[in-house]
Formats: sequence, structure tokens, C-alpha cells
Amino acid sequence: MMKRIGLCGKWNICGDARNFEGCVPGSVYQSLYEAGLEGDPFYRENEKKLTKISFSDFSYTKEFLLAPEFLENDAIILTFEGLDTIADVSLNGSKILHCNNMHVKWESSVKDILKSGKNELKVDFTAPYKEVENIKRRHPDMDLDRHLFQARLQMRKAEYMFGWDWGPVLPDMGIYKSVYLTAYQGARILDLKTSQEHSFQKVKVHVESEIEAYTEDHFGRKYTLLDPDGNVLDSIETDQKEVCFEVVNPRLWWCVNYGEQPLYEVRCQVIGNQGIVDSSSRKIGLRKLTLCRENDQYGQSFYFKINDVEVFAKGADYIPEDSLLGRYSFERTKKLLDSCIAANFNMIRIWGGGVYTSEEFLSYCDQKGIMIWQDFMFANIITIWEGEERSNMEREIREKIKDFRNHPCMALLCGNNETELMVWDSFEDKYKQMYVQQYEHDMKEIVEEMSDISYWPSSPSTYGGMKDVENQNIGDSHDWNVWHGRKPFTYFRSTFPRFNSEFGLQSFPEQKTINTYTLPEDRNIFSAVMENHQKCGTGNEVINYYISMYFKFPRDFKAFIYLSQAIQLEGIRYGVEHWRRNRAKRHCMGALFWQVNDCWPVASWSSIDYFGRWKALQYGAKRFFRDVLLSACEDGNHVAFHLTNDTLSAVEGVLKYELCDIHQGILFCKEKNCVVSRLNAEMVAGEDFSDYLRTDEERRTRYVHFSFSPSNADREKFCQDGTVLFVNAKHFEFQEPKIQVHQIDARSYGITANTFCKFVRVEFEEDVILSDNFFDLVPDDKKVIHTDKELKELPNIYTLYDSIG
Ligand code: BMA
Repeated sequence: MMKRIGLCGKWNICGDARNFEGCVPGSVYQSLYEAGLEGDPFYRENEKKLTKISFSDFSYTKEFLLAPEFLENDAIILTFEGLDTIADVSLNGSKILHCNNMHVKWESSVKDILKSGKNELKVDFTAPYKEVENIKRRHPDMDLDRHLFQARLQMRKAEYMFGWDWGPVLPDMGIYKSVYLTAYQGARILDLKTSQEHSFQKVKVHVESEIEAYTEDHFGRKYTLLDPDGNVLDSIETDQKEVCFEVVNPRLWWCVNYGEQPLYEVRCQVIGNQGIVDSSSRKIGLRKLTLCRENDQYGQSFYFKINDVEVFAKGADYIPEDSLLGRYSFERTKKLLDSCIAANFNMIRIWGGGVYTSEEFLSYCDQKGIMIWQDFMFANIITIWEGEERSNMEREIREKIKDFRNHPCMALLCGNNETELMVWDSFEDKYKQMYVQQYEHDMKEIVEEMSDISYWPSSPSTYGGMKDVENQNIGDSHDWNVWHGRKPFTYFRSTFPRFNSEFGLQSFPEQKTINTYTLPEDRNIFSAVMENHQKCGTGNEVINYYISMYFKFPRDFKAFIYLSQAIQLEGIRYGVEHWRRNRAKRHCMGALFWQVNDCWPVASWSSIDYFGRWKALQYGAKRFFRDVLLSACEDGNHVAFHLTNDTLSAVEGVLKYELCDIHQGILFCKEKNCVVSRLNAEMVAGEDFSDYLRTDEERRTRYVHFSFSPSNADREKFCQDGTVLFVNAKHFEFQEPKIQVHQIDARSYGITANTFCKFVRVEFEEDVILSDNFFDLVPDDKKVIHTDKELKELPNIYTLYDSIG
């Protein structure tokens, strides 16, 4: 059987006239910081000083010892799981690899170069900015300074490292994933591919193995299929590459909230003359998961269907979790994914300007039922789809499909982020042809040849020859009229995208997070440090602009942070609730907001900040993404109440709404039984409140409180309430509240207020995730909040009133 020797841990790094010790997996920036030679790249304006380091080459060296027995194996493979990016690798003085793609694995057969005793492995990295010049020299005939076609984009290095509108410019270098030696006897398994054919109560599972043999021996293969409880269902011994298992009465895999996530296991063992020489296994889920596009009354549908159930996709876009890639850990990723699950996401889109996610990330999504929309790593970029550049990209595409194709969570492979949109606008025909060839023909063919995963050429796209890219009636949409276009939130209600895969609003991260990169004197939203931690041009001004549209001027820095988060939640809620109200007839079938996470502490569109702290939006998402949603749509003095039901059975319950006056209490109240059928959305009631809203004074002191109580006791989790104002919150006459908080037990608190409060923020000293936050509170209602850990403190309560008072 194979034996592995890890080569991670301490390495010697040298470059920029410095010699220091660093850790692998890791990087130059990370090691310089950890060795105390440079400051924290995320602190204040350190980024600006550090960028120049990426003009110098760096070398990594490691010495290691090998026992003579290790060299007696038939083959020894050196593997780098990830090298960032341009690197020459030598072993004991012999050059063994030239690497030019950080997204792929690099391997070399090194048995003949290794020695018993001391060995030396060296990796020479070319500075990213030097490589930019090398690329230009290699293509003197191309205009590689042109926007979207720049030389740096032609490097297969994560684009965000050169800066993005939420990320710093830190084009790092280094061995950012594991490195190891693996010794084999006889043969090894290179890949296991599975595919499925579904028919009535039966699934055929095809399994194919790819083997590399190192001796002339005969190698047989034994394939085994295990059920989700670990029982062997069937086993086949053969000389064939491919076998087929039949599963009768399969336990199907579902995305979250539609069923379970049972995982079958496929194993393959390679058997030589001496017995088993290598083995490999994959966990798979039996399911049909496809992107459906059918012509309909609105244009063409765009939705996902799992095992014949049409799913409204709810979630957000994901960017890299760190600017320093060596800091990735599954623990952190798991915390982020758990936060997505807690907020009722069922899909995450992995955005194309970062890095591919890890095997562990995808396996966790398999276990939890989160569907993945996976972009290939091309964002706002035209690539040279010919010659060596093309082979490099094609190799990456093929390798990634192999990594993805067995994962039940994988819903879609998408060619790129926003290139179609950009090229369509401003490029000549020759570039358009190159684009169409790459994304609409070649990549589509490769995906179809190698997997069963649905393919989509670009996000957004209408698919086909770059025509009519911004037509919302076909394909997916990115709608930036709110934020970049500075439209008010009500604009969202005039749009009917078939699937909105990007829309967003920025906010500041939590105060504790801001404290990590500022000094007290920096804590003004227009200070140099705060502006350096805002990468979207005049973003802080835009946050201020939206605050001014809805809220009174914030009294202090804390109020700015709070209001930025409240405004972000409010804007995204407007859009999502509206699109979910339009799921009937599959008119709108997806809302993925931009963006769930951050790669450093920054003001951005994220709903969870760099340290994993939830902003208001993440709590809002938990509410507006729940499977049964009651939402209110006000229009003048009229309010329509809608029920959206994403579950597989009808939902019945009592809708209650009250018109309240902040001084006089409830003026009007109505209750109504309502039902909404499965996978549907309906307007269940409408009321004109004109009689109660005759004057400005009335409109500034009156609001509607509405709630829904499902009749089925099991549906506790779908109980909900909300409020509607008839003026922007800045003109509403909120009263100074008296709030009472009491601890019910170690993990729960009861909160009441004597007057109507909006965006009630429950804040603890400790980092904690709450069951709800930034909610509205009406008098006489007791809100119970649960914490995710035991706490001894009582929280501070902050409301909209405090932001101006
Ligand atoms: C879209 C994304 C990102 C960007 C975001 C906000 O264009 O694809 O490129 O960060 O908008 O501007």
C-alpha cells in the first residue's frame, strides 16, 4: 500500500535581501509577518507598504531525510497541492517542475532523484509583478494593457490578489497548500469517476477508475458500493475500468429542507500479484440536480430542479476567505458554512475571481445539503484562448471537473463572472469570437464530456452569442442599480429577474472588527485608514448616501456602523421578499446576494465579516430566507400581504395585522385564515389604511404590525412577524424606549419594550451568534433570544432611536 511523507512545516525562505523561516502551507506575506519582519498586512495602511514586496523573487528551501527502504518502492511522487504561482522546483539540484498555475496540483515522479539520507527541495518563485512583464514580452503583438485583457489577468493566479472592490492588493507568493511524497508499489489510482442514471425507484451507478501502473504485473480491480449506513450493497471484482451498480429503492439526496442527505460510498481497490496495492473511495449522493431553462410566458425560465422538485435558490456569493491563503482552515470554513445553514441558505455561488474551494468545503456541503454554483476562476477577464495559455487553462478546467463531479452538492459549473457583460459592451469582434469559442463552445463541450453537471457560460448571461445580455427575462442577472446605480430600494420591486445571482449593498463590519485595523483616531468613516479599508471608490460616501435616504444623520461612529448594517439589511430584504413573492409560475427562482464573506476586515457587501461576526444582513437573511415567508408590500396607504411557501406541503395559518399609533396603541385589527399551496406564493390579504393615514402627523406616528401563526404545531419555526412604516424611518416619530431584559436561562433572554422599536440590536461583550437580532419590537410583545453559548452577562440593547438620540 502507499506510504506518505509530509513535507509541510518549517521551510527556509529567502528574498528581498532577507532570510527567514516560514511555515508551509503559507506564504511570503504571512511568513514575514509571523517572523516579525513586517507588520500585519491588514493593519491600518500596511497594505500599501507591503505591495512592493511582490516585485522581488523569493526561494523556499527545505532539507529532509529519507530512510533507504522508502526508496525501494516502485514509484515515488512529489505532490504540491498548490503553488502560488510562477515557480521552478528543483530536487537535489535537478530541476523537476516549472509551475504556472496556482489552481492546479503539481506532481513529479522523483524516485530517481531522491537519495537515502539528506535531500534538498527548493522552490524558486518569480515575483508576480515581474511575471506581468514577462507575459507582455511573450506576446508583443497583443495589447496587454487593455482593460479586462491586462497581462496580470493572463497569469493563472487568483485575480482578487491584485485587488478588487472589497479586497487589498497583496499579490502574495508561496506554497499555500500541502506538499508531500507518496510511494507506491505496483500501481496507483489516479481518479474515480461516478455517474448516475435514474429511473423509477432505481438508480444505476456507473463507476470508472483510472490507474497508473509502475510494473508489468497484472492488476485487477475490486469495486464496492456501501449504503449510507456503511453496509456493503454489492461488490464486483473485474479487470474492467468501468462497472455499473444498480440501487433499488434508493435513498435520495436532497438539498437542505427538502429531505435528507444520505451518502453512499464507492470504493475501488487495485489488486496486484502481492495483494491490494492502492485504494480510493468517494462519497456520493443519489440525486438528479439540473438547471432548467424552458421557454415560457415571460421569456425563458432559469431554475434548479432536484429530484423533480423546483427549488427557489436562496443564498449568497462567496469570495476567498482570506487574502493570505495559508491561513485557511476547515474549522473556519465550517463556521462560515454553519452560519449559511443557520440563515436558511440552500445555495452558495463560488465567485470566479478567487480560488477554487477545497474538497472539505464541498464534502461539508454534501453532508449538509447546500447546493453549489461553481464559477470557473475567470472574472471580468478576456483570456488568450490559444497556444500554451489555452493548454494551461484546459488542464485546470479538466482537473477541476474531476474534483467536482462526484459531489452531490454541485449544481452548476459556470464559465466566468461578468465577462460576457463586459465584452458585449466594449470589445471588437475578434475578442467576442475568442470569448464565444472558449465559454460557449469549448468549455461547454469539456464539461459535458466529463460530467453530468449543468453548464452555464457566464454569470450573468442570456446564453447565446452575447446577445441581449441584460435581458432579465432570460438567464441569470446581476442587478447593481441599487448601490452602484444609487437607485432607492423600491427600484427592486420593478424588476423580475428569472434568477438574481448578484445584487448588494455595503455596510461597515462590527466595531470589534474595525478595532483590529484602526487606532482610536482613525474611527471616522472618512479617515485615511477607514477609506483604505473601503475598496469600492467612494463607497463610504455611498453608504452615507443610503443612510441619508432612510435614516436621520447618525450621532456618532457607532451609529454609522449600526445604520450602515440596518440599511444593508433593509435594501436586500426589499429585493429578496419581492422576488420570493414572484416564485409562482417560476417567474423568479433565485436570489443570491452579493456577498456572504470577506477576505480581510473591510467595509463591504458581506453579511458576515472577516472574523465570522454576523452583520445585521445575516440575521435578516435568516428571516427573509425561511421556507415559509409572510411579507408585506406597501404601496401608498395600501398594504398587500403575501405568503411564500417553499415547502412540499400546503401551509395554513392565521394572518393577523394591526394598525397601531405610537401614542394611542392599536386602532385597527384583523385576523384572517389563509392557505398557500406547496411551492407557491400568493397574495393572501390586502388592506387600505387611508382612513387612518390622513395627515403627515398620522403617517409619522402610525405603523402596521403583522404576524403569521401556522395552524400546524410542527410549524413552530414558521411563526413570524414584521412591521410596515408609511414614511421613511427618518421621518417616523420614534419615542425614547424603556427596554427590559431578563435572563431566562444560561442561553436565553427575554426582551420587552414600552414603545415601538425598530432594528433592535442585542449586543454582548463576547462574540456570540444569536437566534435573532436587528428585529422590530412592538409594545407588549416579549421577544425571546437564544445565544449559541452560555453567557453570564446581560446584553446592551441599542435601537434606531439610539442612533440619533
Ligand atoms: C460584481 C461582482 C464583483 C464585485 C461586485 C461589487 O461585479 O462580480 O466583481 O465585487 O460586483 O461591485
